[in-house]
Amino acid sequence: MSRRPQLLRLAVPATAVAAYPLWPDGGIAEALWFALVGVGCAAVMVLATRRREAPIRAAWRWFAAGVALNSLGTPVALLVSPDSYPSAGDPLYLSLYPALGIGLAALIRARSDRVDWPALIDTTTISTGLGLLTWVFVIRPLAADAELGVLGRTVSIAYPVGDIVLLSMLVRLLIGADRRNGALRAVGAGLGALLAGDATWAVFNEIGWEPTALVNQLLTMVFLGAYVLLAAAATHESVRELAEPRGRRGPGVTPVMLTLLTLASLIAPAILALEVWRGEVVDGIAIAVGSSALFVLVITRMAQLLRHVEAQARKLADLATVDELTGLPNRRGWNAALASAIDGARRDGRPLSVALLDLDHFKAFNDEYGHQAGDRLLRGAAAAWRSALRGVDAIARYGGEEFIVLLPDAHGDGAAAPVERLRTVTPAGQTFSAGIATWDGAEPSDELVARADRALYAAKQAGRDRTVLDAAPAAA
Ligand code: GH3
Ligand code: MG
Ligand code: MG
Repeated sequence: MSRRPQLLRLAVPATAVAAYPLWPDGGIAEALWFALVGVGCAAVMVLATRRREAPIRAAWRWFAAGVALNSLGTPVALLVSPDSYPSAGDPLYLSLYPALGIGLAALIRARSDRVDWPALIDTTTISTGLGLLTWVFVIRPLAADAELGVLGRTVSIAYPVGDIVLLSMLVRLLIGADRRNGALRAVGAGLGALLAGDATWAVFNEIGWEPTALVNQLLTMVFLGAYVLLAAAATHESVRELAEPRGRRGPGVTPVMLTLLTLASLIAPAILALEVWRGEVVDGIAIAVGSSALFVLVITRMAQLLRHVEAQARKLADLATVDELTGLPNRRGWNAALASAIDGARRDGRPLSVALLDLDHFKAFNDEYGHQAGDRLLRGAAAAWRSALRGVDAIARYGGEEFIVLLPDAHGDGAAAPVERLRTVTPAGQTFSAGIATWDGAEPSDELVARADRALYAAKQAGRDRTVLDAAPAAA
């Protein structure tokens, strides 16, 4: 879709929103205009997504229901109970929260195939900080307002609670999201506008300011703008991508998220400092509960990151000691095994032999059948040899088409026998030459391997396809 029809389509609702202040302030005509825009946006949401994937359809039907009901709040309040609080409009206003919440849940579910714990913990951390802020500045003062009555207080508190839940879900939706997606940006901006509008009301209440007619109208237009943005998201081409699973992110933290988490974590001490400065700590318990929750969340997140880093370190260590082609240990891995085998042989006074194997005329094999076939043969030989050896014997790829075998408790013919067994399982009739050396009870490991190498050379010299034992005296 090109940009022009998208902009043209936005012109109609934008004009409708801009025309809002033309109606007499506080009258039924203004309220009906508000409802008309709301129901119109809801209709657009349903129509624009009717052929979309099921989660998109479901999400925007819930958004549409919430927006339509919310927009009917003012005319219903004016017609049914103009002077009471709570009014008949409040259930309609409030229905926006569960409806948007269910819609957001449908999107979040569609986008993640299983629970994304790091995202959930980040979301919870941010909502805990903001929840504490809302508790201290909005909810507790409302709960203490004796003028309101129980119903009035309950209804008043339901708004900030709904805001916090919506904000959490919005954060969760946006974590790891593609910021270039137009529909997602519109949803974020729409919900952001709603929440900012509510927050502005809350601030006016906190400072005890009665907004002027103009400010009232501007704020109401913010809500209309939010409706339009949710409708615009529904009509945007990129809405389709919102139901696509996001795949799994690592538990890493982006700089933006780190900033948000830091700010959220600092809310508790900031409120405490403010109350101390004002001369009386009135929210001690709430601050204690909030900061404890934040500590636990931050530590859980740290533990996740630590586990992730440890797992990566283990993976790297494995990669450094395992040969990629055959899956056998590489020379580095084998050297560690040899060192500990020599230690064991010295301690127990038992023999230990090392066999070096080198495929015969392997260059010719490659030349004739190709390098890929050569690789397959190396893999096949490695697997066959590994399963033909005892569990205590270690085999490694020493380099190229050379392999090395560690034979504990074996010397002389006892070491040659398992090597001869390997000949019978080598695939494709391939032959190899082998040199065996037995540890003399004192020599360093590289000397032991050098003797095996000399024996291997002797085997090649003697015509290949054979095993040569180095003549050094075996240990007791
Ligand atoms: P010799 O009997 O004297 O050992 O003859 P050779 O051809 O096996 O010995 P040489 O050392 O001259 O050549 C070794 C060849 O092994 C060279 C290379 O083509 C092949 N080779 C080494 N590593 C690999 C590998 O990872 N994959 C494949 N396909 N071939 C390899
Ligand atoms: Mg070689
Ligand atoms: Mg060779």
